[in-house]
Amino acid sequence: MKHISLVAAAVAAAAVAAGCQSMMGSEKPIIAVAEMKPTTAAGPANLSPTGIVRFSQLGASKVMVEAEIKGLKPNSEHGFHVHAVPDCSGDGTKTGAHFNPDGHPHNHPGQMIRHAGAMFNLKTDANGTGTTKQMVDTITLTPGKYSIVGMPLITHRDPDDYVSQPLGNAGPRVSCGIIALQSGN
Ligand SMILES: [Cu+2]
Repeated sequence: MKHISLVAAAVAAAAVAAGCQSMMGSEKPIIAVAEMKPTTAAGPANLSPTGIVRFSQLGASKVMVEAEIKGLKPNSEHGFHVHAVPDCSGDGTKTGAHFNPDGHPHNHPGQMIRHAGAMFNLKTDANGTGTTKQMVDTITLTPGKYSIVGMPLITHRDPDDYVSQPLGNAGPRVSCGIIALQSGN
């Protein structure tokens, strides 16, 4: 009798484990998108950057960021950041500083102490299409201090040097989009 109940318990435990696993496997990641549009700073820079950036939360603080933005300078790099004030009007400067809930200095995206919203530069091809795919561990799509939902995403004319304070010397803000949860989340 004891043996049978142990077997039953083991089977039940296995079933629970399998159930959890299949739940995790079928759970959809939270997705947000930013539709990037030129600011008034784009024309003077002879750029017309448009595109879509997709954010997928894959873990507690693991957000995959995938971007494709056309109309940038060919064969170059462009600063790419979540900023702090959701106002894409005008030349993009109303978006304020980088998203930085911990009040850290600006730094290389590979460093732990850095602006949460400062990511690796977009790299463009010969046609001026900038792409990136990077995992960012300082932001979330779930609610909380590090949530970037509702925040503005900025593409700059110039590369972020990952050193200069407070904005990486990345020049004018040539495209902007507000990060919005995709319906169905
Ligand atoms: Cu920026």
